[in-house]
Amino acid sequence: AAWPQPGELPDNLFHFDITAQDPKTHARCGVFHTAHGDVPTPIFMPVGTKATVKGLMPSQVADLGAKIILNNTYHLAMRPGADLVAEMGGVHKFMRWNGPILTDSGGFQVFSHNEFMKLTNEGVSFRAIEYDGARIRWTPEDNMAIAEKLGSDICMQLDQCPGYPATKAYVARAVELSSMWGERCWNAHTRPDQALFGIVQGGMHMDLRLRSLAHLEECGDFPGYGIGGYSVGEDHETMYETLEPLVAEHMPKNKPRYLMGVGNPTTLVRAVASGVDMFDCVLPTRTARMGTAFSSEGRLNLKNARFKHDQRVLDEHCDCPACAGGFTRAYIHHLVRQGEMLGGILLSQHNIRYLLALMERVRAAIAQGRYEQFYRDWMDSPAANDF
Ligand code: PRF
Ligand code: ZN
Repeated sequence: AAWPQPGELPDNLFHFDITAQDPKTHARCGVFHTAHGDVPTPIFMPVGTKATVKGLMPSQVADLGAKIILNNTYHLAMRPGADLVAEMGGVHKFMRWNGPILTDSGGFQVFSHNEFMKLTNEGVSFRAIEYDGARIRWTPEDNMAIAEKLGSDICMQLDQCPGYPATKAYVARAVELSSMWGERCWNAHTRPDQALFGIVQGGMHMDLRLRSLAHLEECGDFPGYGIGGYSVGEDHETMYETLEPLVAEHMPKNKPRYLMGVGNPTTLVRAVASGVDMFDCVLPTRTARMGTAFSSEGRLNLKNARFKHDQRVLDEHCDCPACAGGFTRAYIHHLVRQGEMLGGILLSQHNIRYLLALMERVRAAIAQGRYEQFYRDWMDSPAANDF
């Protein structure tokens, strides 16, 4: 293969350097080194499922302050196909984003919600309902081969994410499968310039979470860990009951911890306090396309008639192209009402910038040892309750 060989790669590849530890919480700052650049943590990763952050040029995504973006292995395997992406020189060249990329395996978005899904020890079988409906069979080895062809900097193991509520027996079986698949992904993965992260499952059961983590730690030296299976319909307190002790007391300190599919600002601020380092979510971009803006007042639905004459920008504290450019709420209301493309584009830029700017302030507060105060101030702010 044309992959870089181990001797050609930087010595610190996939190292996670912890640069600051908050004195009163479990929050920390770090840097994760990839072949396409360094990722400062805590970080939010904008989602570009099909190798595009919808509506935005990669240069615009970078200008918003994004350091790493997400793609989805399943979607790219379906269209245009991993071989085509490999033929075009890998996913970075294909989409013209030269920074770090993380690919999710697809275990969650796709086959967990697929009524034609069958799970066996061997792997998963499902119908590609969003595409031609063909029955797809995937083993963990297939999933790794696809991720290697795409050439992301970080790839996620194949896992099963149970919904909520689910019986404990069902969640235990998902842990068993995810453990077996994690081990097989670890053994199948060969690409030296790509980090493979394991994924901790176990639903809302601490014993299952610990079993899942212990198995991952036994079967390989994963350079980082995903935390899957949260934000699947449970309420927030139910999530924190196991998430907080899992992260703060049990997950290895020297590896990045990635809370998968969570991007609600208040949850981000709280999860960072227990030691989570990475987040992704479609929330800012999906809600933007539906007309919603994040702001220091909470969520604004720009479709609402109350914005028809509003001369203010979306958020006076924001430096995104929409706000810095002086686009009024009245104008964006008009665009959204008319279904004009620019409405979704401006709101996507604004919402991504909102989360990235929040994470910049989070990192600064940790670096200065004042995260506990930052956390309290956030929880007292008008936006906190609205997210
Ligand atoms: N597994 C994977 N991707 C995910 C999740 C998961 O559990 C979640 C759960 N919130 C989001 N994305 N592979
Ligand atoms: Zn803005």
